[in-house]
Order: sequence, then structure tokens, then C-alpha cells
Amino acid sequence: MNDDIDLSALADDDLVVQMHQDLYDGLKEEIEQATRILLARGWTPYDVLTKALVEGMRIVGVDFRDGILFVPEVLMAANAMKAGMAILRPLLVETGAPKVGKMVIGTVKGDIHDIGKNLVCMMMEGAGFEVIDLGINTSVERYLDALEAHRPEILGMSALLTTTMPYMKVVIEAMKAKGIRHQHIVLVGGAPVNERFAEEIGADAYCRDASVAVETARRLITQGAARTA
Ligand code: B1M
Repeated sequence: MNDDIDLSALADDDLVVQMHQDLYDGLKEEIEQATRILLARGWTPYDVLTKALVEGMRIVGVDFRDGILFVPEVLMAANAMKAGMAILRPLLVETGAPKVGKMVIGTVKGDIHDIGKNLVCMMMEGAGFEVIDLGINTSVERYLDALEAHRPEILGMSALLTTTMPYMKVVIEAMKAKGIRHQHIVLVGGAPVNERFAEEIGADAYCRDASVAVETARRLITQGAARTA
């Protein structure tokens, strides 16, 4: 607990910088408090999410890469981030938007990163999609079972590791082998994924972030890319 700083006394810009620092330090309660303060000051949930939380996690990622932070510290940062996201979730999700489609999504096998996927879930739900979240470490069998059980227009896959992103292709190939590839729009995302990779593995689109996932899902559904009949 950081007893020295009165978060509510900070101006917005300083508070956001402090949140980046508190996320870095894995201070869950401070992140919860600051998230509530920004909302009470009229910030939109989306701005709190992107400017304070996602940007803070980006900074953590840089120092993780450079060997300044290690797994235990990054786990604490992730927990603090999730605490902030938990406050924002109902605000992002309950828009009363009419249901526009269904998505099954999971982080691929071998990969336990779920913050980005969870953000995608929230934004998709907020945009009126029904989301079936398979969680992390999702095997091809679980994806296929969920596609059969829920018959979604969209399959979303997330991968954060260069070693796990090829698994997306395994899933797409299994869909082809089962003769169901044409029934679903396949969207892929995650830090190491890009447009070219998505094309190479036969996905319908790469989504840079959660907002792009929403836009892309809407656009491709409107274009009738999923032939779920
Ligand atoms: Co990990 N990790 N990690 N990690 N971790 C990365 C990914 C890494 C880039 C860090 C680094 O070196 N800079 C690196 C990967 C390097 C590589 O593959 N080339 C790495 C590594 C190496 C590892 C371990 C191997 C470390 C170790 O054990 N030695 C290990 C692997 C564990 C495993 O999965 N098997 C590991 C573990 C962990 C923690 C458990 C400590 C923790 C995860 C906690 C959790 O998720 N519950 C963690 C974290 C937090 C990170 C970083 C720092 C942050 C990831 C994150 O949450 N970003 C990350 C660094 C980085 O990415 N720069 C890193 C915030 C999030 C909002 O962004 O996930 O990109 P992101 O999601 C975005 C978009 O990508 C997109 O939309 C999201 C929202 O806008 N998107 C989608 C994501 N999925 C989508 C799906 C879609 C659409 C869009 O479908 C439609």
C-alpha cells in the first residue's frame, strides 16, 4: 500500500502517470482506487482502460523484455491490471446493445496470457456480441467442440508468444479437415501476430487491438463472411 500519496489530490495527468507507476509496482488497491477516481471525474471506461491500464502494461512489457522485471513482478502487475479491468467490465459490457452475433474465443494451447483476450471479450460484449470465452491454453479439440456446440459466426484466437502463434494454424487446418472452415470468420490477435501471419495461416483477419476486433467482426458479419447455414 502506498500511504504517501493521496491519489484523489492528483490532477488527471499526474494520476495517470501514478497509475502507470502503481501498475508497474503491482499495487492492486491503488489501481482500483485510481480507476474509480477517474470514472468519478467523468472519464469514459474506454479512456481509463487504454490511457491508464493498457499503457501501464505496455511499459511493464518493455522492462520485462529488457530483463529489468521478472515473472513474479509481471504477475503482480497483471493482477493489478485485472483488478482495474474488473471495475470497468460492467461499464463496458452493459450497453444494452442488441445482440449482433456470437464469438467463441480462447488463448491458444501452451499460452497462458489472457489480459488482451479478456479485453477483446469485454469490448465485443459491449458491442452486443455474445462471447463464449474458452480461457487460456486452449486445445484444438476444445475449439472444435465449442464451435459445434455454440455455432458462432466468429472464432477468435489469441497468442502472445512466438512459440504458440503457429498453433492458430493447427486450429484452422483442423477446421478445414472437418469441413467447417467456411462456416466461421476466423479473427486472430496478440502482440506477435500481424497481418501477414494471419494471411499465411488462412485466418480472415488480424486484429491489432480490441476495438479493431469489434470493427472487423461487425464488418465481416455484415459482408456475410460467415456462412453458418
Ligand atoms: Co509474458 N511474455 N511470458 N507474461 N508477457 C510477453 C508476451 C513478452 C513479449 C514479454 C517480453 O519479452 N517483452 C514475451 C514473449 C516473447 C516472445 O514470444 N517473443 C513473454 C514471455 C517470454 C513470457 C514467458 C515465457 C516468461 C517466462 O516464463 N520466462 C511466460 C510464458 C507463459 C506461457 O504463456 N506459457 C510469460 C508469462 C507471463 C505472465 C504470467 C507473468 C504474465 C501474463 C499474465 C496474464 O496474462 N494473466 C505475462 C505478461 C503480463 C506479459 C506482458 C508483459 C504483457 C501482456 C499483456 O497483458 N499486454 C507481455 C509483453 C508485451 O506484450 N509487450 C509478455 C496487455 C494487453 C492489453 O495487450 O495482450 O497484446 P495484448 O492484447 C491486445 C492485442 O494484442 C489484441 O487486443 C488486445 C487488447 O487491445 N489481442 C487480440 C490480443 N489477443 C487478441 C485476440 C483477438 C483479437 C485481438 O481475437 C479476435
